[in-house]
Amino acid sequence: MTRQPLTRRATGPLRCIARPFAVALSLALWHAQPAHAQAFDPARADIDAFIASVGKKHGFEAEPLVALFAQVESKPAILQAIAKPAERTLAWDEYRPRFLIERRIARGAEVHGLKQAELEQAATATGVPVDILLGIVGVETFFGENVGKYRVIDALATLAFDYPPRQAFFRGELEQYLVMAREEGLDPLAPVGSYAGAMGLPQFMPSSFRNYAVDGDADGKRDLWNDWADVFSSVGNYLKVHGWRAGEPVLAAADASSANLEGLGEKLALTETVGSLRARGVRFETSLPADAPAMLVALKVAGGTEYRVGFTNFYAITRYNRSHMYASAVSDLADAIGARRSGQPLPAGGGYVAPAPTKPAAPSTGWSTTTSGT
Ligand SMILES: [Ca+2]
Repeated sequence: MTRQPLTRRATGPLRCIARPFAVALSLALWHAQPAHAQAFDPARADIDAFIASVGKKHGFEAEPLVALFAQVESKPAILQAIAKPAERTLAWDEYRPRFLIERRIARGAEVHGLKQAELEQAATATGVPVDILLGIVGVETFFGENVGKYRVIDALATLAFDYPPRQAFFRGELEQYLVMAREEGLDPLAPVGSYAGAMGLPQFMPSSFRNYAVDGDADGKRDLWNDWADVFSSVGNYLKVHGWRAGEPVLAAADASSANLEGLGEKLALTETVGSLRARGVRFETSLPADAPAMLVALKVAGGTEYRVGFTNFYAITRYNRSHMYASAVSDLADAIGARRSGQPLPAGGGYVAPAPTKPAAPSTGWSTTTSGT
């Protein structure tokens, strides 16, 4: 396949080619979803406009972009995947066992042994403990086993141009991806990722890559596919930038069975404090002071709700992926890996299970591995 380098346009106006016939044809085909992967037509009106826009904004030559998009494919499987995220409906006691499995815990301890230097360097630089770094990468991609099978550019372009509900977000990420590929010296057709374009072991979206990825081993490249120093340093940096506090806990198991929960809601926000939750009658143990920010975490399980109290570091993990269940699973997996590698019995996990409330609570926020938090 032809590989087109993306070069910065030296001087002169962007070359815009009028294609009235192609524009009319592409509009007529707008709603026709191909059954099989199909190359994009760079002359399609919206793609032509996108190429013109990113060219003008970032100084790309039009011709290499036209040649590039002629090799990009719209994938029906990607459209099917984004329309039906199966995890959205899982309860916590269905979600947690997907991640807290023996093989994942054992692999986490093994990766710690193999990549201890990279982990400790990242932990020292960012203040994020090694087990949390392992927990994120373990939940995201099973330590690199499931980095995704789609070409990133196919995923982003399919959702940018053939999935109108999220087109603004994915056009933005596609734009970021093109700039990223040029900055990093990558062939834009080469990287693979999830159906939503999340990349590498930590599943960074292109905008997160550009903003938060770190060259952990100072070899001049940020490689989130192969370079474990870069992977762990980037995850740590992401959490640090999003408020991680070194030395503080993530969460505490809580007993809210006799608490006043009126008006608490289920927002992913530090709306309470250690003191205010205790004043409501929520029982939990922490060394954090009464004025430390906190939130009540209500995880739906069969027959009731499991409560936890999340602190500032819990909130930081939800910036990676905006879900109570995601942050709870990362924390539990981190605890399990930490116990395993230090020869301790696995923590029981979870908090107290309270009876189901008489009034049904709002549905869980659900989760999305790749498109919301990164
Ligand atoms: Ca590197």
